[in-house]
Amino acid sequence: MRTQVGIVGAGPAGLFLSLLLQRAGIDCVVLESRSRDYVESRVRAGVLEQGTVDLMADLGVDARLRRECMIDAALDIRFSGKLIHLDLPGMSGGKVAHIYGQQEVVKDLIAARLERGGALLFEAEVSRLDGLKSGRPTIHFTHGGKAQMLECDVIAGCDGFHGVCRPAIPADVLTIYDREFACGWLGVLSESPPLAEMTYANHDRGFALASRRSPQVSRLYVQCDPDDDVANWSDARIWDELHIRLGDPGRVELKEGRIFQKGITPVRSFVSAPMQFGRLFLAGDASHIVPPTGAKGLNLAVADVRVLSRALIEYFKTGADARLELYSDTCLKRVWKVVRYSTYMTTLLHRFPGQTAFERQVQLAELDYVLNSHAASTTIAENYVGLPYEED
Ligand code: RFL
Ligand code: PHB
Repeated sequence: MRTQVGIVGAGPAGLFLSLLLQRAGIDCVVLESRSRDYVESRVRAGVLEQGTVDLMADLGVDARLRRECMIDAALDIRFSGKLIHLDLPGMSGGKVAHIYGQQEVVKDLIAARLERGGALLFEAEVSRLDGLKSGRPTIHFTHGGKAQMLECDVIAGCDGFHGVCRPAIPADVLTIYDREFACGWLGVLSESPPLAEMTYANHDRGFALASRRSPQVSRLYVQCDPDDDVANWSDARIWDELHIRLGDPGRVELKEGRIFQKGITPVRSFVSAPMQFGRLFLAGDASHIVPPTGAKGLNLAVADVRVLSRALIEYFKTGADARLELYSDTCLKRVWKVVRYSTYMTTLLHRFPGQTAFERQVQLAELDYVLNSHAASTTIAENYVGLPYEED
């Protein structure tokens, strides 16, 4: 098998890239280790920046999003009985965020890719890459029980944090920047009407977040130990913590409902640079992850593949590789700004084990500052809705 761009992974990064290249007439093949059903039901993100929504519109895959998404026009932060209320359009020149589950985005992208006749193989597990420094890099994978090879001009490593593409780059070429926060997030989906606004809370017992997926479905998170087990979290315990941390002791504001999905995710930042080695280009979680507190991982994956698709289109149409050579530097500028914002929000909102009384007072002072400072609260609002794409 041969193609121009071999794409490893059918998450948001790989799927968006495949549609952008397909539209430009560039041949690509997407290889995904999991089944279609598995990737379509993997519950993760929910907050889409305007740029992500605009890209879906540009690709003609936004019809269901327009019908089903929820508009996020405000963000609340609760602490010590006080409320920071951010009017997002008012503070960001009219921008809002859209709430639409990542698995819904993935379903829409897969449907479009297949309808448009693009190659997308599920249960195709990539085991190794070679020839990355040659003109003919090759992907080795297993599909239908058979070992196969895909020869490419370029490989796009969109295979997430635990994939095989980043480790295919010699370790001495990469610089790894890593920060683990000593906490995790227990996330649940519940059949219960959500709070009216996206609500983050910093409480003495730890962080909590009330988000949503639809008028009938809430997406709720509580800070937990990163090594905790969901088995330790009965539904009753989750509701108790949510009511306390969100400041709803009378249990009247936050409606309870059947919890039908539970999972724990670590809170961590990781950046591996550069994002390119020879003919391999990494995008999305394969190259960087950010703590969920900023709601940016998916949006950053989209920002990467916008840059990569432009560079690849120019390369395949004209032979010029100047943009491709700048790919890593261009993306990392945004990556570090998003790491900065996600780190700030994480530090602002969590209770960390071993946090000293001094550190706690500084944290509360910071929250009080945001409450009373237009500049500080605007900083959060403009990052939350999404920074402009600098390369435009
Ligand atoms: P993905 O989605 O992990 O996709 C990678 C794909 O590659 C496949 N794969 C392989 N395929 C073939 N061969 C192999 N050897 C392979 N190894 C792996 C995998 O099966 C998978 O299908 O990476 P991508 O495309 O870079 O997308 C990144 C996003 O998924 C991620 O950043 C976000 O989910 C992060 N995130 C959030 N991002 C936001 O923008 N807004 C949010 O509100 C938000 N909330 C979240 C989040 C992530 C969370 N968790 C669970 C980590 C909330 C949570 C709780
Ligand atoms: C979500 O709706 O899943 C969500 C919202 C805000 C975040 C992270 C996740 O910061």
